[in-house]
Amino acid sequence: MRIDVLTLFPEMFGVPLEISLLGKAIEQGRLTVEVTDIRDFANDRHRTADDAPFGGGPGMVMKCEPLFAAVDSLKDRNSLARVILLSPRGRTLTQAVVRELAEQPDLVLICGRYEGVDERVSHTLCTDEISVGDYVLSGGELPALTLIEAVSRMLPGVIGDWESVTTDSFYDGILGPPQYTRPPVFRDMAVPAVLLGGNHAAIRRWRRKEALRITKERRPDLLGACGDADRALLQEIEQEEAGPEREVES
Ligand code: 9WO
Repeated sequence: MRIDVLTLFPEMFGVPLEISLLGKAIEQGRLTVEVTDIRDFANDRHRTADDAPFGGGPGMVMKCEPLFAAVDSLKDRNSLARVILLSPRGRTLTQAVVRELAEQPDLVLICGRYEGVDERVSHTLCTDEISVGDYVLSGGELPALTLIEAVSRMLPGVIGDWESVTTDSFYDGILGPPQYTRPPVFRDMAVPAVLLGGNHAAIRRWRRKEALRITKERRPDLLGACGDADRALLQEIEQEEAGPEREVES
């Protein structure tokens, strides 16, 4: 997959694209990310990419011309089928959106700065607007990196151990189970005994049940599409929750 990023702060993409999973995906040629400085497409001597808003008001707005010219310049390398503006007005990035984007041969990501971009950019130049969440940032660069990392994980071969993807929280739509490593007892806190034994069927069942328990507790909205086996485990959890009260009553 190829991703072109348009930004006023190309330096923000250096280290995150060099290290860890993204660094490896790029090194292996499974992912190509090219970062373009929008300022290189400004047409004046001062390389101006922003201007005061029509109608007045505080702050600055990113100009059309450099962004349109920057996208045009990609047309021999990128299909321009998906030109995505990272924006708090966009649809929320979910794992379903991530999977859909990972099927594309290429993407263009546009990072806004200042008070936002000229509406003609979002309306005409972009095919999509995507938000990573409802909070105020200073620009679309960190959201773009978030999207790149999430999408690259879904590309074939990027994660060698596919099991670690399919057992991920969110792969099947629920949160992950609690995890432990050595030592078995730390400051009087013991690791659940089932994990220390070799009963792999019991371990699988315990993990699924605890994953359901934590999802029910923290993100009940994710429990919509559960199978029969999950429903049985959830019933057990509900009985455990009702149990102590009955003891008090009787
Ligand atoms: C405004 C806003 C309004 C309601 C709820 C959350 C909000 N966040 C912002 C905001 O971050 N505004 C800007 C900062 C103005 C344009 C440049 N900035 C920005 C944020 N560009 N892109 C983002 C962003 C935020 C979340 N997901 C994707 C992109």
